[in-house]
Amino acid sequence: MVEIEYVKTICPYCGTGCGINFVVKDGKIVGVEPYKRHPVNEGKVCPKGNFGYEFINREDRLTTPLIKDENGEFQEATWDEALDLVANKLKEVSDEDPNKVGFYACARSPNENIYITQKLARAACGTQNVDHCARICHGPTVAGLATTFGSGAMTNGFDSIKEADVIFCIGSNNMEAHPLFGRKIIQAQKNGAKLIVADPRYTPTARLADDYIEFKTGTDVALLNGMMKIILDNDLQDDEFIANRTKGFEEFKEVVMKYDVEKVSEITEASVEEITKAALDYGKADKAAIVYSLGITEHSHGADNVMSCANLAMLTGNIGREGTGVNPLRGQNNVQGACDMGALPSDYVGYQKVADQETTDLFNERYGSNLPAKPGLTLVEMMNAAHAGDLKVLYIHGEDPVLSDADIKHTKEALANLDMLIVQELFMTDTAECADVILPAAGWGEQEGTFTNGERRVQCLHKAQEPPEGTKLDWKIMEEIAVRMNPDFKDQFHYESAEEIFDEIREYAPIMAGMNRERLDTPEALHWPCPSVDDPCQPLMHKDKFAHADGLGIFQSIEHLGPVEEPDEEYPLLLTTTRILFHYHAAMTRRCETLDNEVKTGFIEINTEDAEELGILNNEIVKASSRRGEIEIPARVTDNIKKGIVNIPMHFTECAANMLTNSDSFDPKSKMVELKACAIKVEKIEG
Ligand SMILES: Nc1nc2c(c(=O)[nH]1)N[C@H]1C(S)=C(S)[C@@H](COP(=O)(O)OP(=O)(O)OC[C@H]3O[C@@H](n4cnc5c(=O)[nH]c(N)nc54)[C@H](O)[C@@H]3O)O[C@H]1N2
Ligand SMILES: Nc1nc2c(c(=O)[nH]1)N[C@H]1C(S)=C(S)[C@@H](COP(=O)(O)OP(=O)(O)OC[C@H]3O[C@@H](n4cnc5c(=O)[nH]c(N)nc54)[C@H](O)[C@@H]3O)O[C@H]1N2
Ligand code: SF4
Ligand SMILES: [Mo]
Repeated sequence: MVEIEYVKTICPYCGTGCGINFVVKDGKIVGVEPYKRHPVNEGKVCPKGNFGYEFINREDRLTTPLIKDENGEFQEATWDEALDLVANKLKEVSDEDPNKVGFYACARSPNENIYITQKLARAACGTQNVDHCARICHGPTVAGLATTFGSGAMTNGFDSIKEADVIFCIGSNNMEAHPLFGRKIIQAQKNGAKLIVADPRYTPTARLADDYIEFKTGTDVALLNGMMKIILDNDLQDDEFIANRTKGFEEFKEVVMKYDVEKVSEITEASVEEITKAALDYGKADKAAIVYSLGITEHSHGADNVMSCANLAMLTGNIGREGTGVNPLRGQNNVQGACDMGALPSDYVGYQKVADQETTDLFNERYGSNLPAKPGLTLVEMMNAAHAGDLKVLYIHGEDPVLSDADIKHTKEALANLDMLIVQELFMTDTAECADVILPAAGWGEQEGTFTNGERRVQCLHKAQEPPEGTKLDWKIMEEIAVRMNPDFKDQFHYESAEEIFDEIREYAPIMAGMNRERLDTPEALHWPCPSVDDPCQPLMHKDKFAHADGLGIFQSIEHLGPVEEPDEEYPLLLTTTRILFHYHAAMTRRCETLDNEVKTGFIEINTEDAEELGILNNEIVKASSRRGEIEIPARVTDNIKKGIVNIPMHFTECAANMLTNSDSFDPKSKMVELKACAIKVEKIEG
């Protein structure tokens, strides 16, 4: 008889955090089943949840450490050779100058691994240079909501959306990027909620909308200010909430009142009627919720966009109640966790601030380190420092910046300029190709640990099969490196299990102190803040007061600024870059046969009129170029994108969107680069 075992886990793709069961046969993962009791997905999954496990037992998993020789060829190495090489280099360079070493943490791997990455950076290498992909994802959310509300996370739980009267969804295509959250929006509509979607593309999410606002990429602040002026003109603001729970209103009002709807319509190219209707619907609702994602954040004014969303919610008192809130949909399965764990150059675990001397003194004592109370470099700054020759060693724990950072040429030049690039990975990614040393890691399904989803729900994962022979657990690799760097670390970096690491996290992060294993390993799990074991740890934040010391939310006065690079005669189209349902970045889903069969390569969406002007036909291979580079890519001619805007999904290395994007376009408030807007041209390929 064949024995089938079911092992509980959490989907390793988006931040929705659906519960699934591995189906295990003869000690190998052979399939998955949605977890029926799970409160997020209630027994349903999207195609990635269904078929996204297929990468696990691929033949091309990395299973031997690799070291590049002087001819640029990878040679197999023993673990001892690879770990010695890495530890010696980290020690040599960090002894000389810890600022010359940097770390990227993996927002796809469990909290426990990420915690050890930042500990290796801080305790063993003495550097605050540790960051991760949130910087170029929801970095502006963390910065913008911390400024306005005092905490950078989603304000409500996912289920809260079902109680909304109006849902204003701006720059989120959740039906493709967070489908099981999208399902909750559909449930809300069945309960009578009205859905407004604002997006330059008529997406699968927009198709569900009661009202759709088509508008120009990069003009969200103008749109939001315009809506807020209409709300004020119609006396729909919540005076009591403004008076009792906020500050900064008068200055904010002064700015907003400059945004007449006619002027806003000119900037955004949305119609006066659509803007007015959305403002009145949102303003009149008893419970209105904002849902947003990268359409808001991935701009050179991403934090401004986020703070404008926060302004709109505070203006109407739509915060601190079920059915309301500002709800950024976090991207990676564990990107919330990566921020929580302190894989940020400015924060220790649990958002304790590096810049605060007392906090840094405390962590220096805990970690046996001598760190300055000065934030380190962000992810984008580390890449730029490498490019300038100021960063010498970069340790990448599971990220693929060659494909995912803006301007691939710039990224490759930066990586080539390092003395040593260390990549800890499951697969030979575009980034791993550039490494000097590759450390093969165990992955999802092969270890215990926790992921934290976008609503701050910390959930347990379980091991379903042994990792491939030759790989090691991420945290063990880093533990061994620390001890090789300094044998005195044998106690500091000695854990028997992931659970033991989580105990240290709980001990050091007051927001997670109450998360004991018995409470955590249940279908509902626990949301932070969870300060004590008897705290109910409810998902709703800012109920009676905001997270600032004085409890008040702070209105921000924000003017509209367009993208850094606007279209001109030479590059007349504005490129945005997005996601599609069947692929998730690149490394894993492109190695899942079922998902790969759905969509084999990338494409550029171009409006029918623009295509006609250029003489471009549907499916024709065209050349797309920007000031940074060029690619050849099939055209998808469609009316589902605004005229003047083109779109490329970010997943495909053979026609990579980031060959064209601009790495030179910083958001000063969050260090985001403008991944959602740059000027390009599209041409027919002659001959
Ligand atoms: N299938 C799938 N799901 C994923 C991922 C994946 O790779 N594949 N990645 C995950 C990650 S890391 C993240 S962060 C999330 C991202 O989730 P989303 O942010 O929902 O995904 P995107 O498709 O990048 O962008 C959302 C929308 O923003 C719109 N947009 C572009 N420019 C603007 C603008 O200026 N203003 C506004 N308002 N909208 C604009 C785009 O047209 C697009 O429809 O998805 C997660 N889920
Ligand atoms: N143009 C453009 N660029 C973008 C975006 C965009 O919208 N447009 N979106 C941005 C966003 S939102 C994000 S989040 C980034 C994503 O950027 P990345 O973080 O670089 O993306 P991933 O491909 O998810 O990289 C994760 C890597 O970790 C590996 N991995 C998975 N699990 C484990 C594990 O347990 N251990 C180890 N060691 N490795 C593991 C995977 O094989 C994969 O190669 O891209 C950004 N880039
Ligand atoms: S919605 Fe997200 S978490 Fe849920 S199954 Fe799909 S990819 Fe996985
Ligand atoms: Mo992301």
